[in-house]
Amino acid sequence: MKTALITGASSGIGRATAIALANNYRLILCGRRLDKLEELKKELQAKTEVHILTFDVSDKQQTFDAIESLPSTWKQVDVLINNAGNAHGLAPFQEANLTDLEAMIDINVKGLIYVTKAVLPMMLPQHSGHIVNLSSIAGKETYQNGTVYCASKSAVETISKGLRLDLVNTGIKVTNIAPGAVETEFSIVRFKGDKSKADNVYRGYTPLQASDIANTIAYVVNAPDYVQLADITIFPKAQASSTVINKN
Ligand code: 8X3
Repeated sequence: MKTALITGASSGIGRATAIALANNYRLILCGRRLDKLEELKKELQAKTEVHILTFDVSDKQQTFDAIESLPSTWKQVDVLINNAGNAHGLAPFQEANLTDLEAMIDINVKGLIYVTKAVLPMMLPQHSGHIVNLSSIAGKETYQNGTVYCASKSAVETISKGLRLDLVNTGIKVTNIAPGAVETEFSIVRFKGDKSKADNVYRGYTPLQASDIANTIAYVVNAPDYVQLADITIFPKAQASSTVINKN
């Protein structure tokens, strides 16, 4: 059975992806919240083998140590889902909190680089593998008050394109997935726990659910080996761009 490593697996798209892949992959679930990962492991262990790694992707040493700590039977990763990522705040650049801006670069960009650097040495000798990067419509269309979040997701888009170029003769595929509005903890984190602000983002239309993205990821990684889905943008029906959503 193939092995998939998922970052940010304790909630949202990462958690839903673990559930979607549990039928035909062994899972390495990565995240910061051990209790949530243990809960998910319990839910999935009747279906597949699960190994948990707790680390913060923005911590370089923790990331490399955690992945290095995998038992030898788990040191063969076929699919890497770079899902860990957050938005912190939604404010004009001149007013935004610098710590928030740094966190988005540290998690969404540097974290993805660390995890990919740590996992690739396991894929290269196999001459096969698949890296799926979770970007966002924010990486394609910058919106007001989201400058650094959008920049971090633009970086993910560019890293996906660059990796596809650099890995073209290695047998490793790269897919970039850019969701629009998905109802997860994303907005609760962005608005620092303000649930009414977060709920308002998804009011007046039917947003995507984490499972919709997870099902797409399952389709992408289960496609025939010669098929490389390069870049997928997914909106709810009511959305037409990063800022145009038909609300009623
Ligand atoms: C999440 C979607 O539109 O809030 O990346 O940036 S959006």
